[in-house]
Amino acid sequence: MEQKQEKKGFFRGMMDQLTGADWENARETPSEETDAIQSSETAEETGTVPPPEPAAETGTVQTPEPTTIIPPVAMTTAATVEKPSFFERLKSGLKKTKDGLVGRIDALVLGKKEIDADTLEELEEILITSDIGVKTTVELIRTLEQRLGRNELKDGEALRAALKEEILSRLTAHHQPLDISSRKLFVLLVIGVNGVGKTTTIGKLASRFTADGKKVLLAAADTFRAAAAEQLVAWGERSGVDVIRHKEGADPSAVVFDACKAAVARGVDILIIDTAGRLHTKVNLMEEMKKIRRVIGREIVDAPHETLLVVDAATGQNAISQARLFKEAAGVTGLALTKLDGTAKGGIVVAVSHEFALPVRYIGVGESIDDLRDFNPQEFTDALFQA
Ligand SMILES: Nc1nc2c(ncn2[C@@H]2O[C@H](COP(=O)(O)OP(=O)(O)O)[C@@H](O)[C@H]2O)c(=O)[nH]1
Ligand SMILES: [Mg+2]
Repeated sequence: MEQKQEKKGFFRGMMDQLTGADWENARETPSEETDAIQSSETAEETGTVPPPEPAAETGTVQTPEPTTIIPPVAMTTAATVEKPSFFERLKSGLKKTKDGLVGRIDALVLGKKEIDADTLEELEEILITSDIGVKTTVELIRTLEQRLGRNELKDGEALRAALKEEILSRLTAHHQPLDISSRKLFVLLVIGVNGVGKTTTIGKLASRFTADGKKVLLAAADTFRAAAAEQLVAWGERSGVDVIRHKEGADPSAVVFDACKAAVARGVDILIIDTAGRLHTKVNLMEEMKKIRRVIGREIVDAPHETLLVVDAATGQNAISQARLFKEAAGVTGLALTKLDGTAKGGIVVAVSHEFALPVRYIGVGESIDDLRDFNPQEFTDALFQA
């Protein structure tokens, strides 16, 4: 139902096709982890991977704003066409999640003069089917039951407010924005399965850090296909950032080694490393990650300083499996959730952060350069719960 309404990219549709059949039953079981990874590899082998980005294919730089969104509200000046604020975009991006979660909650609690165990049971079902995750939902309901026992939930309004408060406090508990100024040379390793938005996120970050006056260097350690490096180079060109790259099929660790040397020699503030999200087997992928980490650690003290796992919010419970797998095997320290625009599965932000006690560093609400932001729990819950 929800899935049909979503605007599906090729990859997302493919993920759904490949994993969707037993998606409901497979949720949060270890075997699903294997599926999540294998699905991208199956695609790889069968040649059904999405075609490279147009920019990557032609080697030309895409214009940063391929589509200009005209704000629905009055413009500040007649001459300028401004994009809606990030909060507005976040709000409209989360609309489907909001309809599925808060809309149903409102229908449940609206005008309710009394809250009882049945109400909480119904709420539990809404939360679980909104990708908040079983573990987090059970915990939320337990807390709400305690509050009900203390007579804190007098009516529907109070329940709605309490739920928002409990969600916010869980997001806030793990919240920690990424501070790259803590190191002279900060090394950011970006990992995640194919198609989740790693390269795009790196492109957006390169632009943001450059705008902040930081000297940025990128490393194209996704050597799986040439187009991956081309895509990164195209992003680098947009913000005047250099990319260290080797030929297609080269050893990713060799790219990383060169990039670390170059970063030190050039005195950059931040080195961002792009990696491949697919290899022939899951074991290979994780071994590759370990090897890359060893190389970085040998070249730069305590590096990588952040291992950012990128997950596609629209894949719902698959994001959970990926977080579990990568956290154990690849030392993930932070999360970026992409494609929050237009998905009904935005509740996954709460689930993935809370279940793995990982900070959400960034969220992406679109494909253009300014569609990535620092995650802000208050802003996120406001966007979700505000009328
Ligand atoms: N709608 C939307 N699309 C995104 C977002 N982030 C990335 N994408 C798209 O997802 C696709 C895959 O991204 P890419 O960066 O190549 O993924 P990678 O394989 O992990 O490096 C591209 O078409 C991106 O434009 C986002 O926040 N919203
Ligand atoms: Mg990529």
